[in-house]
Amino acid sequence: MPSKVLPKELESIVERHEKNPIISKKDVPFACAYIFNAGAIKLNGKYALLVRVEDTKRKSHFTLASSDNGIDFTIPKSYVFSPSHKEPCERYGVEDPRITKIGNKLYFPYTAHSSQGPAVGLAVTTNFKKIDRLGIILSPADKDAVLLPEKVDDEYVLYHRPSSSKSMWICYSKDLTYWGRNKCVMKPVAGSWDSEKVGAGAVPIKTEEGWLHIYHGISGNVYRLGLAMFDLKHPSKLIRRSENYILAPEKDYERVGGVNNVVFTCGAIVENNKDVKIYYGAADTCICLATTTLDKLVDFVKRY
Ligand code: M1P
Repeated sequence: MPSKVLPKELESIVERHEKNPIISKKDVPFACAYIFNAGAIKLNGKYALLVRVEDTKRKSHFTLASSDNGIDFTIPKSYVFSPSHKEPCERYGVEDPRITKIGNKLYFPYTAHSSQGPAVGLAVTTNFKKIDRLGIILSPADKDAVLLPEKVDDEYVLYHRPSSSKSMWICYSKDLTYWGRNKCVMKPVAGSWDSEKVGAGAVPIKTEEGWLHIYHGISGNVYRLGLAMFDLKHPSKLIRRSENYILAPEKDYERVGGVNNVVFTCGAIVENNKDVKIYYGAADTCICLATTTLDKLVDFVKRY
């Protein structure tokens, strides 16, 4: 029997913003190579992106881009977070932060790079003026970590990807320092858009149907975004995932750059009216915005 077609209007359930790329190297008031992959948060009506900036030594740092409308961002003249000289795991840089608000604290797991390979570091702040490191919480090789915005059964929950597995895993902690009960929760699908590797994207969004993940999948060296839903009470339980991707590299700024053919997200913002802003790195070179609604995303993951 022939396969079900994807209706034409769903080819673009996310819309690229007309100002894309919304942030590129020309917007940075100091020398850099690329600016991409940003954690996102909205605080007191203002948008903040914790942005990965690769310097001209090929080392990544974070700076804090801020905006009143979520589209036009200002970038300060300095980094807010750089590789620590005291932390050997960060010698080659810090990458891909994902900001989760729990209570009044902002936590961001990030990839720490060194000759040992990628590891997961965790930092905490309330306002990005003072940032404290909680240490390297997952040893190499591991990355793509994102913290759930709520504790489940009094435990923090972290999704991540051990590099040897190419799949998404989950682990739990009572104190944010010691993590355990690791379990593989989502694998690549042979023959699909996410056939080689899958990894966390934006911070999971709480919906009535479950935790909605906008995740990245790789096939043939092309990075695309798709959707998955995990059980609210049992966040290791995958309820459904989209067979179709929601965003793939099509525009020149997504197809050609530091790494070709990449759309990669570390953060999305859900507005009070349920509009969703997805911030994504394009071709590891610049930052773009795609918009949609929560209803559309939930409907898509259920049906396609
Ligand atoms: O170059 C594309 C992406 O590659 C890595 O992602 P992953 O480990 O999932 O393959 C990351 O380094 C990411 O920063 C980068 O955008």
